Formats: sequence, C-alpha cells, structure tokens
Amino acid sequence: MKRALITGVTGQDGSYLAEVLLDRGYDVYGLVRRTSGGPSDILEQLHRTRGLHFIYGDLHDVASLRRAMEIAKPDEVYNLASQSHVGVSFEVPEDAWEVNYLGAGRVITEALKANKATRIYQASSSEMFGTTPPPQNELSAFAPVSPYAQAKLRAHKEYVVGYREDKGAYVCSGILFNHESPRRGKHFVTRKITLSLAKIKLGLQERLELGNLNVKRDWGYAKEYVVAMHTMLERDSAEDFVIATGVQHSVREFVDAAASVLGMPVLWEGSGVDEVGKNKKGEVIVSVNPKFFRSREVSDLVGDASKAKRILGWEPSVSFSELVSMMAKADYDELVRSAQ
Ligand code: NAP
Ligand code: G4F
Repeated sequence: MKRALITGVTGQDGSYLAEVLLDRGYDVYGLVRRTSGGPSDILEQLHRTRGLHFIYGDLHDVASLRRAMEIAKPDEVYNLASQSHVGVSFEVPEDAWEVNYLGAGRVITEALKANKATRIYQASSSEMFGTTPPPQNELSAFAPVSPYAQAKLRAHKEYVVGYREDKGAYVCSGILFNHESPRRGKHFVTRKITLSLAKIKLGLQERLELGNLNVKRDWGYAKEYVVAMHTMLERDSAEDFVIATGVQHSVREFVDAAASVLGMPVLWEGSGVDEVGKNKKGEVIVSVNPKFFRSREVSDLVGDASKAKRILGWEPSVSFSELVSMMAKADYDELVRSAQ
C-alpha cells in the first residue's frame, strides 16, 4: 500500500485530496497544527471511518516535520500548507515568507532527507504570474506582486526547479489557478459572496462589502483540481503543470451569478468606490469598501492548461455557473439547516 503525507490537510484542498487518495487505496497521513477548533467534521469522519491518520506538526518547526516523515514514511508528499490569503500577506508579509518559502523548503528538504526517492507535490500558484498578461501557461513569465506570490515563487525556483535540476529529486509544482468549493475558506472572495448573499436572502445580514469588483479570475472546482495533483505524481518524470479552466469572470460577474441562483438579481449603479448593487426593492445589498482593496493587485488571470490536458489527460468538467450554483446552494441550505 502506498503512503502519502499531506501538509495543509485541514484546508480546502487537503480534505478533498485526502478523500481522493483514500479512494485510491493509499494510507494517508495529514499534518495538522494544534488549533483550538481541531480538525473539521469532514476530517474527523475520514479519521474514524477511513483510517486517515493525523500527525501534529507545523511548517515553522523542522523537528515536527522530521518526526512526521519518520511516522508517515511517505512515498508521496503533498505540500499544501501555506498562509494562503494573498490580501493578508500584505499585512503579515514575514509570515508569508516564513511559511510559504522557508516552510516549503523545510517540508521538501526533510522529505528528501528521509527518502531521496520521495515524490513531492508543491502547491504553487497562478498568483506567481502576477502582472504577466493572460493567458498564462508554463512558459509565461513570473511577475509576482504580493508577498504571498513572491514567497511561492522563491519556493518554486529553489525547492522545485532547483532540487529537480541540482539533486535529481522528484518534485513537481502544480501551478493552480483559483479553485473553489463549498469547503472554501470564508475570507476568499467567492465563499464570502455566496455566504453573505445566502445570509442576506435569509434576513441574517444587510449588505455584502467587497473590494475591487473588476478583477478577473479563472475559477474552477477544487475537487477536480486535487485529482490533477495526484496524476502529476504518477508520471515517471517530474514536471510542472498549469491547472485551470481557461475561462475568466470578474468578481462582479460572480456576484451576479450567485445572486441569481438565490433568486435575488442585483442591479448595479454608480462606479468606482460609489458602485452599489441593489435588490429589486431598491435596497443596497452590495457595496464597495476600500478596506478590501489590495495595495498591489493582480487584475487579470486566465490559465492555459493545454499541457495538463495533453500529458496528464486532465481537464475540468464543472462550469463556472455550476460551481457558483453549488456554492450558493450549499451555503443557503446549511444556514437553513442550522436555523432549524
Ligand atoms: P487553505 O484552505 O487556506 O488551507 C491552508 C492550509 O495550510 C490549512 O490546512 C492550514 O492549517 C495550513 N497551514 C497554514 N500555516 C501552516 C503552518 N505554519 N504549518 C502547518 N500548516 C499550516 O488553502 P487551500 O485553498 O486548500 O490551498 C492549498 C494550497 O494551494 C495552499 O498552499 C495555497 O497557497 C495553494 N493554492 C491554492 C489555490 C486556490 O485557489 N485554492 C490556488 C493556487 C494555489 P490550519 O487549518 O491550521 O490553518
Ligand atoms: O478570493 P481571493 O482572496 O483570492 P486570490 O487573491 O486570487 O488568491 C487565491 O487564489 C490564488 C491563485 O491565483 C491562490 F494562490 C491563493 O492561495 C488564493 O487561494 O481574491 C480574488 C480577487 C482578488 O483580486 C481580490 O482583490 O477578489 C478580489 N476581491 C474583491 N473583494 C476580494 C474582495 N477578495 C477578498 N478575499 N475579499 C474581498 O472582499
């Protein structure tokens, strides 16, 4: 039985990846930080019913990572742990550097020290392309603007490309574009929109405040994206792959799509910081709050995943409208359930 260690198992992608690997017959170990909330119900259930193992550890703590490698003895390591919020990385830049660059280095180095044949997946990001015009693919220039992306890029160059070329290590970067799901963290824009609009629909919140409505992202479904991570590590040689849908939408279009799923279409008025979205009664339910603007923004991302299609046979099947609908309905249904 193959053994896998997932860092960041408590995050969106970690939980989906744990399910995929368990389904594929792996013995799966998840690195968890000690937090007051503990692992989610989904992970506790995977632990109880499907044998998912938890190991305490932190990317700040090299001894904990060494211990995790000793316990898990992984054939494959998926380094998904990170300070993953780009906006927050402007406010707490050293943490982004510490976890996303140095921490990634600790994971990859310890994995290879424990067993130099370990296959390693590093969660790189489309954010590394920064201001490079779309569509972006594996050959596009990197032009990161956030502390988050600068740290991810340094990890990619030094511990993925560098270790592959200098040490012959099996390390792949998945350069994933934004991917979302009902499990998405509540402070990322898509989930913030679906949860807030569901609350507004139920009279639990008055207004949704957002930052830049014009930025465009290539949003896919996380459950499909984690399959690509595993498929990358099944190949004989390690390479990097862009994973994306190839379709982009603005934040405003995401609001429109979610609001219409919830049966409350938004009418936009005004522009810039004065732009508002009103419901059909004329009440403002969406407004712009400059506190959510970023000091440097990545305004235009759309990925070209043709290499992944050609070599991995991977392509997405869930459309933008299906994704938005799934997320909005999940938030609405959960709020109704918890009120009963
Ligand atoms: P997420 O939901 O925010 O999960 C982040 C995970 O990292 C959580 O499990 C968190 O643990 C863990 N973590 C943070 N700091 C840690 C530390 N010091 N030590 C150990 N664990 C730590 O992120 P995601 O959306 O699943 O993304 C997974 C990875 O892909 C991340 O590296 C992200 O940067 C990258 N990525 C994501 C996307 C996307 O659109 N989702 C796109 C490209 C790349 P706690 O639960 O304890 O906080
Ligand atoms: O949902 P976001 O916070 O995601 P962002 O910055 O694109 O980062 C995500 O995707 C990256 C891949 O490209 C990952 F590497 C990273 O870990 C993370 O998963 O913001 C999306 C866009 C941004 O341009 C932001 O400025 O939405 C804009 N936005 C507008 N109003 C907002 C808001 N973002 C957030 N979080 N909150 C707002 O109120």
